[in-house]
Amino acid sequence: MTSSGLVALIGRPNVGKSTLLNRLIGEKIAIVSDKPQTTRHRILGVRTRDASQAIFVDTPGIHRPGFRLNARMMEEVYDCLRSVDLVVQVVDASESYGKGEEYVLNLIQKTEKPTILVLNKVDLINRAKVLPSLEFYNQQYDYREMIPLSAVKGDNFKVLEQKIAENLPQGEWQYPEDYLTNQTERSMVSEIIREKVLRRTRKELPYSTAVLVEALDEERREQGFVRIVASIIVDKQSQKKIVIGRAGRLVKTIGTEARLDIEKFLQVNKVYLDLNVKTIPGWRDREQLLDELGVRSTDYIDLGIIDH
Ligand SMILES: Nc1nc2c(ncn2[C@@H]2O[C@H](COP(=O)(O)OP(=O)(O)OP(=O)(O)O)[C@@H](O)[C@H]2O)c(=O)[nH]1
Ligand SMILES: [Mg+2]
Repeated sequence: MTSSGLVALIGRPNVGKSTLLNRLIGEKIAIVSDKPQTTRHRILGVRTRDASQAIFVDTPGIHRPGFRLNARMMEEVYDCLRSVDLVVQVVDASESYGKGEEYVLNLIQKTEKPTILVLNKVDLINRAKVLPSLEFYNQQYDYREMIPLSAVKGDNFKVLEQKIAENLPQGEWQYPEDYLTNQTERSMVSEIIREKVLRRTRKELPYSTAVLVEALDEERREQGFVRIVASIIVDKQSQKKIVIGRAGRLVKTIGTEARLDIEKFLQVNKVYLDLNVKTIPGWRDREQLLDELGVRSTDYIDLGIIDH
């Protein structure tokens, strides 16, 4: 008998949801950075082992929506929570419990879905702190399992994998055995570039940046060569200057780092990356541009106030 189900990775920004997803899938399909709000839309990652197929949905970290962009990010989370069979709530063991975490917990309590709690980043804390944390969460919700682990070091990973498989409903697989993600090559390429921008910038820039792949020319792909034209979109002229850097140095570094990763990802010898920086004031509030950037919109489902 096979089992199959949708599993949502839910939690505050920066707790390690995408790191966890990559580890569960065994390939890097989601970008990761030390800046909160890295993930902007749902990503599917499929893991098929033995008789079970878990379809993971990596979601944007739950936060207060300011711009239209952020409202869309939160719609993705609510929509996802409604439709899944199992929730994996990820919390950061190194951060103390606060309003943000309380909000996530309220969402979970409201949806009443079967939920596994993952206490992530235990490599950053003293072991003595693990038990009190688990005891606290145990009082808040009737979790199926509570698992302390480190998504970067991999401790306790087997336990998580096994518990997820045990909690999937019986049923037919939805995807072929070797299917890994629903992301297109274009969106992966754009995400790889955005990851490098996030890594190389700070302050408001990570939140003011989007990447649009304008062309992915495959004419010479069989010879191992792909040409890509992409734009880094920022909100203000001053931000454009920062991304370009002195004598164009920063955008050059971002381009080189991205190109190397893209070559690996596309499995070609050489990528020619034509990278431009464009200022589009207010892009985060422009519906049409958000559509083009692939930040989906769904009917707004109000599961409660967002107030933290
Ligand atoms: N020390 C440590 N760092 C971790 C662990 N898991 C994730 N991180 C780091 O935490 C940061 C955030 O990781 P992400 O996977 O991008 O977090 P996320 O929850 O997807 O964040 P958003 O997409 O912004 O909601 C990165 O710098 C990761 O390397 C862990 O177990 N231990
Ligand atoms: Mg993420």
